Amino acid sequence: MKTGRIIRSLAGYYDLMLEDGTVERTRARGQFRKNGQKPLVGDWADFESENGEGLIWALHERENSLVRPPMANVDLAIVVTSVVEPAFSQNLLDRQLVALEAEKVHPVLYFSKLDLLSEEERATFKAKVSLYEAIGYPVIFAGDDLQTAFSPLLKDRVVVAMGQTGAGKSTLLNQLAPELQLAVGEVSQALSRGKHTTRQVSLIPVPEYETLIADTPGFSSYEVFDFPVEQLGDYFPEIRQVAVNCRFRTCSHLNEPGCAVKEAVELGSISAERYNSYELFYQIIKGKRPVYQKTSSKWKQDRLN
Ligand SMILES: Nc1nc2c(ncn2[C@@H]2O[C@H](COP(=O)(O)OP(=O)(O)O)[C@@H](O)[C@H]2O)c(=O)[nH]1
Ligand SMILES: [Mg+2]
Ligand SMILES: [Zn+2]
Repeated sequence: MKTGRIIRSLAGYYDLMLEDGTVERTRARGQFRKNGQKPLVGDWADFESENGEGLIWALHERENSLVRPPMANVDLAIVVTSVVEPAFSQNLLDRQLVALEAEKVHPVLYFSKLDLLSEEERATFKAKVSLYEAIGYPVIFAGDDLQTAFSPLLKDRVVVAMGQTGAGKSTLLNQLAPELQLAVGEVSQALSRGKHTTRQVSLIPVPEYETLIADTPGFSSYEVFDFPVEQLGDYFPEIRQVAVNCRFRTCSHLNEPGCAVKEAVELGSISAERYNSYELFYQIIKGKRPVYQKTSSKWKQDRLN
């Protein structure tokens, strides 16, 4: 029996990468379909191979798994967010961060297309998103020295780039590792291709960072959160930190007396925008609000993959 990591899945075949870097093509044993287990890119698998015919026998327990992109055992996610075209949506950014926190994947925030802003707008934008650095997330901007900023974060990690179609994921990865030669699309083309865009993901070894990186096609803002609403506060690090001081241990931070979170929002130590995202997601999880009510036309556009 050999062990490898699934780096690609294609029409029922799985390409597994072994410790020594060699890749073997396998199929999954019929058993998997029967018990509803589906191997994911990123999974560690035990397999046997004979005459070039490989068969996966078992999957190792996962550290985490993401629904979109469908991947397991991700260490780090680069959340790529464009400041214009597609327009900046703090809500969409927070959604992705919550989804990552829920699976214990470390996020890095990368903001693209700052060159399309005036110097003044750029300064305003950077000030606006500095709150994410205060929360503890690494924040990197287009125009920074990308190699220097990214290499310590990427080393030895399984990394996924996520974000809206057209945000600049492939462009960023090409800048980090030009040999990837990922296709870069016009935003309008990507929009019109809409949901026909493939959802395939594959992990590509990038030796200069000693990492495996996956480019992904897009992120849908229709995604539902699949955890109980009581956990939501845990996935906002700044809320999690302050919530221990709420009067009630079960505080929802919406309207209970003695809520340390609301107090922090009033004092400005928790950002009002982040708290808005918390409130909105709370209502969504409770099912009180359709997922795309708030800015429906923009959110519809967000559904690009
Ligand atoms: N001006 C500018 N354009 C960018 C930047 N990053 C990406 N783009 C453009 O945005 C479009 C979409 O980029 P792409 O990398 O394909 O986005 P993806 O769908 O997230 O992979 C392409 O036309 C890129 O050239 C940036 O920092 N500045
Ligand atoms: Mg792309
Ligand atoms: Zn509270």
